[in-house]
Amino acid sequence: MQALLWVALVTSVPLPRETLSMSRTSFIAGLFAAGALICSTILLLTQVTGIANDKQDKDSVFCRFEMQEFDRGLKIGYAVLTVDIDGDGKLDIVVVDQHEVVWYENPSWHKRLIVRGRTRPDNVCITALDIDGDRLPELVLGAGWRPTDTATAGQLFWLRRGKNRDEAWELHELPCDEPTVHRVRAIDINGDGKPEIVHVPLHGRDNTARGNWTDGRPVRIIALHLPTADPTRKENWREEVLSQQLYVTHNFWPVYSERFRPWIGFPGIAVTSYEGVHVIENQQGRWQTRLIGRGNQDQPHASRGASEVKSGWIGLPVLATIEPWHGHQVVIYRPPAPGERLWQRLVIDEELRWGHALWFADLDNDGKDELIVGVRDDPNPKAGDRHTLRRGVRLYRSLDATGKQWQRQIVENGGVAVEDLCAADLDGDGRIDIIAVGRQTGNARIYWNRGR
Ligand SMILES: [Ca+2]
Ligand SMILES: [Ca+2]
Ligand SMILES: [Ca+2]
Ligand SMILES: [Ca+2]
Repeated sequence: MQALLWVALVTSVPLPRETLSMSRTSFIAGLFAAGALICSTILLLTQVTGIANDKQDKDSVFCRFEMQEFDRGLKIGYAVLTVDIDGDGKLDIVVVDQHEVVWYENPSWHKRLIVRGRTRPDNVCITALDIDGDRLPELVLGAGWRPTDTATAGQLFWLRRGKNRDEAWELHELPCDEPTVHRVRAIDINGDGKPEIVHVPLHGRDNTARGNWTDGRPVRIIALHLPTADPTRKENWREEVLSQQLYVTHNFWPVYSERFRPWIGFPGIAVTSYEGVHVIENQQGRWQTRLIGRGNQDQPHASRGASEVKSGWIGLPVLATIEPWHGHQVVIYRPPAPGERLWQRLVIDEELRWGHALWFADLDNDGKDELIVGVRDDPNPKAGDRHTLRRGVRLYRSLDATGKQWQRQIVENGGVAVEDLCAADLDGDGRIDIIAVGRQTGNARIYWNRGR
């Protein structure tokens, strides 16, 4: 049992990354050395592999899954969302691809087109909400994604269905003056029961690679209020700036639960950026951006801070992040210690490259959320990676009341280069299933939750 326990390292110090020069040295030595030296090199390599396997063996299985692949023809599966598109009570799947947006009908997963080629590529983000009041969801799509173009505004549309399910959807433009439109969510930011559309670009205007993307204007995080007049008229939508002080804001998530209220104002929005983890809160009618965690700042002139964020409940409220930006660490933040302002940072996994998706869900129905993590890239030994675990989907569950010990489960090792994932009970059996979309693998998979 002890061997199955995979306990988190309580540290904020990343693993040393100097293995490149070491492995290059031993490779050259191996090439020119005598037979005995080659033999000892082979022995050494075997041992290294053995250690890696031992580590994998320490992963546990606390939830069983059955995989179903429902698409293999994606260009770049930028985003995946579950929403009941046709109003039959069953959650369908929406996928944002480079040039098109499609939905898959539950339970046949028959693929239907929403829009193709009528936006500036790439399409990148999506959310669902009822804009016209007919109780069926419309979609809001972010497009024109060119991550290094900090001069040209991206695109934001809302999409309304046609008269029947095979007719193309209408596109209606929304106000958008921000370059690098990247993430959009429907969030009720003023507590009136109606969601606003909040979008977070990656960059503000005029930032450059040479300045490590922090030499221009900060990102403007914007809420669009649903108009009472005709929503097809762009001028009827009102913009409200929620924050303009952060750089390289990669993702955001509403932190709405009453359980967070002692520490985060209500409603609050967690945002990850080069500066770390912030929460945007409304205090006495004014939006404020407050630091709650610094993220990984080991390389001040390269990728830093944090890139993904989600909130969850494990008996206490927690946030999870990927650090640094597009990084190699899965991090849990626990509420601040008494007298402290910042949340307590805990690295729970460093055996990954380019973490790119997070989700919290109670997968085993014990009242506590598990953390689901999507990894986009395979390990790159030339860049110093010493782990052998591949891209895919992993789970982590908290083992104690303080959230300091976590156990890992590998759900997918290699089959999906996860660009995005989400979780929902797709078949209504009371168990939450996982849906992942892949970039380099161009595929989309459901992992059906079959219980413990
Ligand atoms: Ca449906
Ligand atoms: Ca509607
Ligand atoms: Ca659970
Ligand atoms: Ca299910």
